[in-house]
Order: sequence, then C-alpha cells, then structure tokens
Amino acid sequence: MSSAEAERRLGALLAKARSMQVCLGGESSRLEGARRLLGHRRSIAGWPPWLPAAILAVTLALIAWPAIELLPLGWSAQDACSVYMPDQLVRALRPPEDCSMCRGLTKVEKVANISPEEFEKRYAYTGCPVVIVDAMVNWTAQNEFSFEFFKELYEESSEYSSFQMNCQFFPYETEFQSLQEVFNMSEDRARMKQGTKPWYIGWSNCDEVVARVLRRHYSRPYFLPATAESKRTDWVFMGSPGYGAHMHVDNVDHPSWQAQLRGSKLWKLQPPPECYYDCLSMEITVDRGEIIVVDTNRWYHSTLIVSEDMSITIGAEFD
Ligand SMILES: O=C(O)CCC(=O)C(=O)O
Repeated sequence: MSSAEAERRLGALLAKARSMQVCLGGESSRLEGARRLLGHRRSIAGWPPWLPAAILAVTLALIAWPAIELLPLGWSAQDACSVYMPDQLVRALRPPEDCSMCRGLTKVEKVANISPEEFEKRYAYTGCPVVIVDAMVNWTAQNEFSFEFFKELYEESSEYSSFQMNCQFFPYETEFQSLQEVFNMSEDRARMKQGTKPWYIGWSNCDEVVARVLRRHYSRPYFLPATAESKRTDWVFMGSPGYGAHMHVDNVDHPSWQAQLRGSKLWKLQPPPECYYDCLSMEITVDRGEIIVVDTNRWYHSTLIVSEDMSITIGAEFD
C-alpha cells in the first residue's frame, strides 16, 4: 500500500471514530501524528529528483570541511597530489576488503630468524600481521633515540622552521600544533615527571639531513623481501605511558613495519566491518627490540603504551 493510500485510510478511520463519538483518549493524538507522518513521508518521496543528490553533496562537503581546515597539519609537500582525508571519509570510501586476509587468524604470532622468502610468503602482502623479535640486533637506535636526541637533531636542522609545512604531524590528544611546540615543552614534562601532563605525538620525517642521521642508527629490516623497498619517509611515534593512538584505519599506499625502540605498546587490531562475521579482533603487546608488521590500511588499529618507560618507535612503509 502506498503511503498516500495509508494516510487516506487512517484519516477516514479517525473521522469515522470521531463521528461515532468513540473515545480514543491519548491514542487519538498519536494516530493523528502517525497520519501526518505518512503525509510527510509522501512529500519527501515527491521531492524533485535532483534534491537527494544535492543534499548528499552538501553533506559530503560538510564532512570534508575539517579536511580543508586541517590542511596545514596534514598536508605533505612531498605528496603534492594528496589530500588529507578525515577518518569518516576514509571509512566511507574504502573499497570492501577480501576477508580471506584475516579468516582463521586468532592471534598475532611472534617469530624469529625468518627468511625474506618465508616472510614474503606468509606476511609481507597477505594482510596477516606479525611481530619479528630479532630484527634490531645491530641497531644503535634503541640506545640513542630519545626526546633530547630528536630535539637536538631538529633544532640543528636548517629546515626546522619550515618543518611543519613539509611533514605530517599527529598531535593526538595534546595541545601541540607542531614538532617545534613539542620540543619546547618543559624538561619536566618531557621526562614525564610526576604531576606533569602526559603526551603522545607522531610525525613523519621528510628532512633529508635528519633522515641521514636517523639511518646511521638503524638499517633496513633483514626480513623484508629482496624486491621490497622500504620507503624513505620515517615515521616516529613517541610519548607517555597510558596514551596512544585512537582506533582508526589508514589511507596510505603500503603495509608498514614499526620498530619498538623503547617501552612497550599494546596494539588492538580490528578487522574491517565487512569481515566482522569472518574474523576476530586481536591484541598484541610489542616489547622493546621487536618490530610489528601490519597493513594499517586494512586493519583498524589503536595503540596504548603499557610500559612505565616512554615509548619511542620508528617505522616506514614497504612495497
Ligand atoms: O604507533 C602508534 O601509536 C600509532 C601508529 C598508527 O596509528 C599508524 O601507523 O597508523
């Protein structure tokens, strides 16, 4: 029955009840309301055909507006064609995932001494996350990288003042708007002294000079397939216990590795919504000296620092 017909019949019934002086009490106004609603629905159905499309376009523009406002924070001059996408849009526009990537997975394995061939077959591009426990053996980054190390390195860089224009910066729940502001925090807060405000931030490095110094202290993870290129942009995440990144999915080009240089971090991984019936959510704590490999474009993920010590990680995408 069409809503027009339903409205007509309900109206007739109500008129008949009134004429027969049937007392409907409060039901009368509810039924009258329902009749008006049917009329309202009909008038929506009768909109001109272009109106729903126009409303959708305006709604999308409103959702995308924060992206335009956030451009100074999220824009990367290296990726001149990329546009920052807010989480809601990333989720809405993501193509559906093939759930075979997570079907049957119950936990994130920790493995050691894995050959690049085995890594490629089982993990590199399959979407199956893994932690490699022995990949930092010859690195000095675990001992060298600290808040003070990064502060000095960036303050010496000639690109420091333009840093914000060139790289991405994630303030998470802090008030910081740039890496300069982070490095200007008080020494007590940087050292997480009791009574100071906790903090957690992340950034991508696109300063060549800084990159050269960083790479003196770590090398390409041994397990990456011979043909894989570890991307030039380093990602650093650093901050206090009890903090981390909110649940989100990324919109970057490739899977990535992330090395836990200090502290321990709990990763919560959720399959994409279209795989909820096929796949399980998983949690894994990555300890100092371990490297997690996860395709953050396919797995929703959040993190939480669970050590008493500050957490410092470095990572990159690989293709
Ligand atoms: O390491 C973290 O705390 C967050 C990492 C992350 O969200 C990402 O790489 O997309």
